[in-house]
Amino acid sequence: MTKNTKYFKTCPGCGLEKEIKEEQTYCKSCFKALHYGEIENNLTPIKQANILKEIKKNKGEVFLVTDILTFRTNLVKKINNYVSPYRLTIIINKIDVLPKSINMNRLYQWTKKILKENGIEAKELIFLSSLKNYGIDYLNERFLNNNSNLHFIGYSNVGKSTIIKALAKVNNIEAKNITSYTLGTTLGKISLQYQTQELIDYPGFINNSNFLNFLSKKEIKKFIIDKEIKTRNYVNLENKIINIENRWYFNIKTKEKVSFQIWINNLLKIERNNYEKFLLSLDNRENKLTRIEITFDSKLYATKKMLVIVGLGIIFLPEQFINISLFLPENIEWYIEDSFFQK
Ligand SMILES: Nc1nc2c(ncn2[C@@H]2O[C@H](COP(=O)(O)OP(=O)(O)OP(=O)(O)O)[C@@H](O)[C@H]2O)c(=O)[nH]1
Ligand SMILES: [Mg+2]
Repeated sequence: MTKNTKYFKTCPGCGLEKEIKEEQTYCKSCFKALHYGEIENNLTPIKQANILKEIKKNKGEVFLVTDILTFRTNLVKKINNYVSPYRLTIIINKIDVLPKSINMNRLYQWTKKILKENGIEAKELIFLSSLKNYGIDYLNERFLNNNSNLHFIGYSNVGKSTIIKALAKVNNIEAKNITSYTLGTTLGKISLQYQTQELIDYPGFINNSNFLNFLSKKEIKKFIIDKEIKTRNYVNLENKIINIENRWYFNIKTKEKVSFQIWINNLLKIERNNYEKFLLSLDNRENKLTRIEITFDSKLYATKKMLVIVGLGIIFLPEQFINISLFLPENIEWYIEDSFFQK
């Protein structure tokens, strides 16, 4: 051992090899995160390809954790190339953000359809809220008498570390892994001795087209949907642009006035600005925006549709022929999807 390596150890907060003083448990950045709620490092977590390779070699059970509002995008395409269905479970976390009126049976069918469309097969699909402890007892019991190691993988910020902490708590085990509202919190593999097996927390995969990637840490806190969403109703006005915190904008054109719903963080301000003026100001903006034109005819579909903007929120599309002009930072992922609500 050289002189300098003796202080390097794996930080139990983020899972990275870091220089840590002998008397301290966490690296500097995790210590700050724990005490001041700030994650300050901008380090890159282990690569997705390496995690998947490791998962493939391993024999344990794999839990692909996703989050309900960006379910389609948070699925790992071709996951069955790495994990066969009999050892794969899909977890859909953060269901507490959904309004209470949601029909869980329909939601289940909705998720199954999306899995099928993505060619993903798993032995089980579990809805969870690790923050509200919904489903944690079920998961914990499911792990009794199961000796295989339990690997939690998925995109960043879906709540993998929070789930592991909740499971540990049920068993009075101390889990030191850090959780945070920012992206890229867990950076290396963190194992925790659980009942008779290990719970393994992995760094989240990074989706570069998630809106949250474009924001400062302070802004992420503002935009992230972390509480039960209050649906906001709006009527479209052709000469007005809907402005959400000067970060993203849209305008909906229809033959007749229609109302539509938006799901975003409850505290975000929604303003209506003059559309013409907005268009004129586009070139002078500091944060450049991409204009996306979407034409949508609800008559072509048997189900209601929603427009998901990854990391930002959802617009439930009115049931009419509409034109939407969407102004987003470049390369943000968006898609139109069957709505959570029935026609
Ligand atoms: N509303 C809600 N928020 C949750 C839930 N689970 C986790 N979160 C929040 O989601 C954010 C991310 O949680 P983490 O557990 O750090 O996410 P992660 O998947 O481990 O993220 P990485 O380590 O970056 O891969 C935190 O702000 C959590 O409080 C949940 O069930 N409901
Ligand atoms: Mg984590």
